[in-house]
Amino acid sequence: MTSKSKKLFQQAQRHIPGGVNSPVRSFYAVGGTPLFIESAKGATIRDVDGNEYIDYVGSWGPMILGHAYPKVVKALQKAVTKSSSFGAPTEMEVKLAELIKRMVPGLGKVRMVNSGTEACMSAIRLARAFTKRNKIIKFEGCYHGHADSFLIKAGSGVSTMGIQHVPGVPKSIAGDTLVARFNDLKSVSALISKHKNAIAAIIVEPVAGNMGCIPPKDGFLQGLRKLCNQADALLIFDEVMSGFRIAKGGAIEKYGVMPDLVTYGKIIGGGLPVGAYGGRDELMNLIAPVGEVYQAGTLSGNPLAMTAGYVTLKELNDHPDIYRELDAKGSFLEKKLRRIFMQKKIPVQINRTGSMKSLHFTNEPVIDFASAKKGDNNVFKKFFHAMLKEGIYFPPSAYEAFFISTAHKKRLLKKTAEAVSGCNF
Ligand code: KE4
Repeated sequence: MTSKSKKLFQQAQRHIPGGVNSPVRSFYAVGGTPLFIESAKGATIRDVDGNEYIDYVGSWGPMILGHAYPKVVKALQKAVTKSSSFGAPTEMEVKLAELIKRMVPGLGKVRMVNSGTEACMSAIRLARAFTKRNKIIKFEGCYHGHADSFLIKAGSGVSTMGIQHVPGVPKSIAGDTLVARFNDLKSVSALISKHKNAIAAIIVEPVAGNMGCIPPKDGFLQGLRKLCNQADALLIFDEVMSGFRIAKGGAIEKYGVMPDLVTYGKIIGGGLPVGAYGGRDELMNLIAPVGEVYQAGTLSGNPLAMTAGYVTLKELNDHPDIYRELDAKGSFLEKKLRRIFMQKKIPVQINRTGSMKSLHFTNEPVIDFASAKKGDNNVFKKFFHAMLKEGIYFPPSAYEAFFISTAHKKRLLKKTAEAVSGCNF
């Protein structure tokens, strides 16, 4: 029974485009009414009708420690009594920047912003300023937020809605965004050869998470590093999703490839709005007020957001065994689901890196956007709603990754597998 969600959704659609403040929440790809959430605790989320679900969306990545993590709640309750914003530097933002640099060795400086979009947008501006070039290479199906330069063959909600060309993005800007195929170095070198000395940067999700979860093939990231060196272009890792998710040092640690710039979001805010970008001093010192590459934000480094981010990252940094546990949980659920789908004779690809994963209802390996598109969305729709009925809340799109948190105890993973096993879809 979701009558309150239905009523709220009707009301919301009168005041907010599509009744949501972000398209991916709209159940566009799966149909039905988006659940309006009342509260969440640990791995469980509760909607306004009192229904409870095991949550695999995790706010699209930030809630790696589970919802309402006690230490985060306590720290926020204390911080908010000192006001919620000053528009001035605070000690907490320095502590968070230092902690990020400890967890990701090699970063000279880090600038806080308010979203992953802002982080990626700023990183591209910086790359263009440093190289004095305009063109960027992105990958089909990768999503770097909604800045104009990225809305070309983008993943996440843009793919979910099947939008080919986002209206309002000037051709003059779209023309500077070149699109290659993920996991295909040849498609990258072809663009570099065609646009000699014109490429400012290659931006990549080192583990793609916006066409479902697609890990990099062996050598792919190392190949991008080499191609950037040869082309005097900057390599940007968009770790908004993979950062602090797949390892303490993210993809940089896991794959041993150092980009020139890296962007963060999601987990570094602990559920509050935070993005960040960082790199070596030679680049970051071009950012105002040291240099003239202007980037700013009223609420950048907001003390509440810094507090939630710092406490979250400190927990991860102080307990690095969390990543082994999360990987073991991811593997446990993956093996169970693989066996169940095989017994049901349902072709499925289960892609996973640590505790981020995705299901693709196709019998072909999913290694890029073209293969991700071959997933049967009708099966996904039925799966999604069958799971919802069983109290399991997956992301409402096959082009999204789903996440396991430290709060997903094994009994919840077993319950999830039993629900899948008992469903006909
Ligand atoms: P935000 O501006 O949404 O904080 O971050 C944009 C972004 C950048 N880079 C990557 C790799 C991302 O995954 C994202 C945002 N991810 C989507 C979900 N796949 C956010 C959910 C939404 O759009 O509502």
